[in-house]
Amino acid sequence: MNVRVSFRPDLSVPLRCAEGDDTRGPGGDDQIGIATKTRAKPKKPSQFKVLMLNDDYTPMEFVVMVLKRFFHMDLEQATRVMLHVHQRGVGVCGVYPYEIAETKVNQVMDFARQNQHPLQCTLEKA
Ligand code: TYC
Repeated sequence: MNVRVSFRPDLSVPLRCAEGDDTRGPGGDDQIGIATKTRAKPKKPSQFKVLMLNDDYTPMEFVVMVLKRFFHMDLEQATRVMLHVHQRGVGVCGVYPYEIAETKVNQVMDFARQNQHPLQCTLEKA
């Protein structure tokens, strides 16, 4: 049977949608692929840390700019996080639900690439 599986990380059990479970009525405007397994009590979306990694080439000022722009830090906070990453190799920029964390990682990586800096950013389950 043809089954689609959602990999949303906030669902510990995949939501299985059977293609054959088409319950369209005579009007034909009902949804196709009805979820056949749902949670009585939905789990809270799990949280993900956005991590910044150190490198030898990205200017400190650029990292501070990134932290202000995408993580809404003030200059003092951004400088503290940047220096932490510079000294320890990795640091937390923020903790967010999966989709938001993923968007932030992509925004940072795109911005760094556009400016030809090798700055790396990644996700980790909180
Ligand atoms: N190590 C870099 C330098 O000396 C600064 C830096 C800090 C780079 C934090 C990346 O995530 C970073 N220019």
